[in-house]
Amino acid sequence: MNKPVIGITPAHNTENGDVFLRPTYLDAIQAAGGIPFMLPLSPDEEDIRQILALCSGILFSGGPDPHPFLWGEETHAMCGNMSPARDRMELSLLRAAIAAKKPILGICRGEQMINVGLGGTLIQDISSQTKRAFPVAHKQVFRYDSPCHHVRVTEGSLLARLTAKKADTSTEALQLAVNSMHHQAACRLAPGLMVSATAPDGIIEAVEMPGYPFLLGIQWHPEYLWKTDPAAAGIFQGFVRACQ
Ligand SMILES: [Mn+2]
Repeated sequence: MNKPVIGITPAHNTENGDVFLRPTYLDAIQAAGGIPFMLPLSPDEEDIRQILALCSGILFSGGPDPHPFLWGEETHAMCGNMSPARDRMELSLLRAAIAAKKPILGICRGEQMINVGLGGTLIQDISSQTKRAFPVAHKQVFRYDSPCHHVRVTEGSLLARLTAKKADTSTEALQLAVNSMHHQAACRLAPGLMVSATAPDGIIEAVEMPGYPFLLGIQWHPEYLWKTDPAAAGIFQGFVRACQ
């Protein structure tokens, strides 16, 4: 059987124009049984149609902050760098991929772009825009292959099915230890999406689209965890399986 080909949206260095991809994404897709490749930064609409015909699924990768104008907000003083080219490309690709019913996985910025692209909003800076009794570190300062906080996974969700350690879903099985390197998060959820995981401070950590073949966005980075964490590996395996 042919392996599914997975297109991954590229990182973009807005200082020097470099278009690149961290090998962690490529390795994780490959280990899960797919063939990963990096998509171009600025395809036109017709190119996107052809790219989608070649891809069994699309992975929206991590990166800089989406432009707040996309959901009608002013730029907050703590909003970070952005890439208008990536915003444009990923929004077009998301629309086309959903129209074509392709499996979609979003990681970090990818999760946020799914929410924004479908009509949701973001918290531009968690630390300055939320009041939390215990400020969980969403920007961990230690290595990304160590988890940093827990998330509670919504029972009966796609994410729960992918990450459950055992067949019987005890409360324990619905708690995951994840890494965290974001300062933004989904705020108002887009129509059609549901929350599939939250952090102990209430921050949305994963979203999915019930009824869609496979659309999952996660705020953490399983591409740094899959070698040692079966739940992280399960996310990539489930995505690649959905792309078969
Ligand atoms: Mn987090």
